[in-house]
Amino acid sequence: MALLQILHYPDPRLHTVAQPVTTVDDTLRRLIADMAETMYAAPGIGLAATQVNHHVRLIVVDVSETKDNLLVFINPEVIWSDGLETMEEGCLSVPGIYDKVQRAERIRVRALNAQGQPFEMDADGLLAVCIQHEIDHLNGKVFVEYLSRLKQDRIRQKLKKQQRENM
Ligand code: K1U
Ligand code: ZN
Repeated sequence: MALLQILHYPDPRLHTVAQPVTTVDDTLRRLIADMAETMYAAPGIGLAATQVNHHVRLIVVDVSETKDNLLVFINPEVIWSDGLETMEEGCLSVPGIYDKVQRAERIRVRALNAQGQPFEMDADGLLAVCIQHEIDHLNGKVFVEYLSRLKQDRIRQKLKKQQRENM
């Protein structure tokens, strides 16, 4: 397994729309294993392939306390949603920035698992928020885009400064 490099906002590659996965094979399962290792090491509770510069529709999520409940969603689609809730979010591609975002409270997701078999899952709370956040990444959307233009400009300046200082 390998740790992958996570792209940082405002990297333009984060705005790429990911392509559907057509074949679930050992190459994809290797990417899944590497993404899981990268997410746990960060540490994070989710990761989209877009964030590690692979533009395919694949996300991994683990919101468990014990970090032993890895969920893999290939070609995920929200097929039903209900209610609205506002939760504070973070993002491994926007380090050090946390802000509130309003999303659907309950969702049903349809996807393929790591064996290529279709499944559906109902989610609420942090799991529902995290899945929606990760699907946004696959559509080229970063959570800061829900914030005001002023906040986005400030975040962009702050991260560019951090990146200059780390060079
Ligand atoms: O997509 C990502 O960048 C991962 C992101 C997922 C997420 C977090 C919070 C709300 C919505 C989506 C993160 O994992 S940020 C890090 C984080 O939240 C966390 C890290 C360690 C322990 C617990 C949470
Ligand atoms: Zn994110």
